[in-house]
Amino acid sequence: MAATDRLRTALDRLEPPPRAVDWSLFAFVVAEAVTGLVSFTVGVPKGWPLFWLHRALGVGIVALLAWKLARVRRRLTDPGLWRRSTALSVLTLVAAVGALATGVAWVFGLDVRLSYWTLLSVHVGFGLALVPLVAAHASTRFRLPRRVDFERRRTAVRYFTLLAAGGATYRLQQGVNDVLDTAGADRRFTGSQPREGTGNAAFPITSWVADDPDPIDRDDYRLRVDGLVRDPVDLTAGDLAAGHETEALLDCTSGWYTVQEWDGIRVGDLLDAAGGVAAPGDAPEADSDPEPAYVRFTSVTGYRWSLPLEEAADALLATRVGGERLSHGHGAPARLVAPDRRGFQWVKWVTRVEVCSEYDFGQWVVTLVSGFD
Ligand SMILES: Nc1nc2c(c(=O)[nH]1)N[C@H]1C(S)=C(S)[C@@H](COP(=O)(O)O)O[C@H]1N2
Ligand SMILES: [Mo]
Repeated sequence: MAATDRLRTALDRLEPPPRAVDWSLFAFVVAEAVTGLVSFTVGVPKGWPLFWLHRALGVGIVALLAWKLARVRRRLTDPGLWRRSTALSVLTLVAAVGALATGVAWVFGLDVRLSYWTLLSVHVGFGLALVPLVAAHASTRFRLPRRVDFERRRTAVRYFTLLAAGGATYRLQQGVNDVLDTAGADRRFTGSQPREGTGNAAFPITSWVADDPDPIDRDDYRLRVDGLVRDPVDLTAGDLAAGHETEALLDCTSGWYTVQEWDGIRVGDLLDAAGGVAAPGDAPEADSDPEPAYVRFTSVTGYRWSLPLEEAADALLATRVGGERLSHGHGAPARLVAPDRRGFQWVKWVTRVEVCSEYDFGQWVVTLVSGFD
């Protein structure tokens, strides 16, 4: 009994004042959206703290939400207290619970598909919906944060404890997953689950909603290599079968990964086939020469991504996977294999490789809307 009393007291001490709970929920939700989205661009293990922060913040939201609901539950359960804004509050709660529940279910390896969407994609959907909902909800009962609600030392201790407890909870979950031997046990640091086997059939075909071209005829196919190269060329599918092999891990943000042997031409060799990268000073008007800095890979659909020149040279334009010719769905005749990059950057059906001087901001929009037109 004494132990539970002590836990109660500790929890009460941890509970921030009401206004601080509300503002913290808002801040935590925004932080979740930011860490979640940024994590989608991280493919190397040293980025793990970002994923842990996302998880710890999520557990923190559970605690904050529990405190909040304990305080306001009558406003929801007592029809006499319903106001116009109550509907919005309920909707916000639904999105929050949806995001948390799908996140937790994913962590425990639940792998249901809702038609096209994996559970992780549904999690992202709830999370993205939650941001405007929380903002709108906060504005219906707007109260400025007060200094007394965020007394410095106690606030720092509270947040530190919340996040540490969140991290510990996540660690505990790993143990539970291991003991129960769930599908959640062998997720990667990104949260993705493995797809075993080799070749085209071993892993799903994942394209953005509308990025769905007709199969490309191998004989008609040409790969244009241009931009800041000395001798722009058009190569055939046969030219790309250069027999360069590399093992690389494809990790899709919808929550799966696969390790495959990819076969094709090193992008560095591809650029050499186009006379090599044009050095500044090659052209007569040397003083205005742009410096080659990126290699841009563009799909027949318009979908595109760029890699810094040095990284690109070691990337692969693959025509084969696991010893088989690449299938149409996986990007035949040729797709980019960009080790350490997340799957969405592995452009499929590449028809143009272009050396550029500037960072391509447009790619962020194009990858999302490509195919809609
Ligand atoms: N042109 C094009 N390339 C694309 C995509 C796309 O929609 N269009 N999807 C990307 C995403 S999100 C992933 S995870 C990988 C998936 O590769 P796969 O379909 O061979 O599994 O391709 C990437 N390349
Ligand atoms: Mo993906």
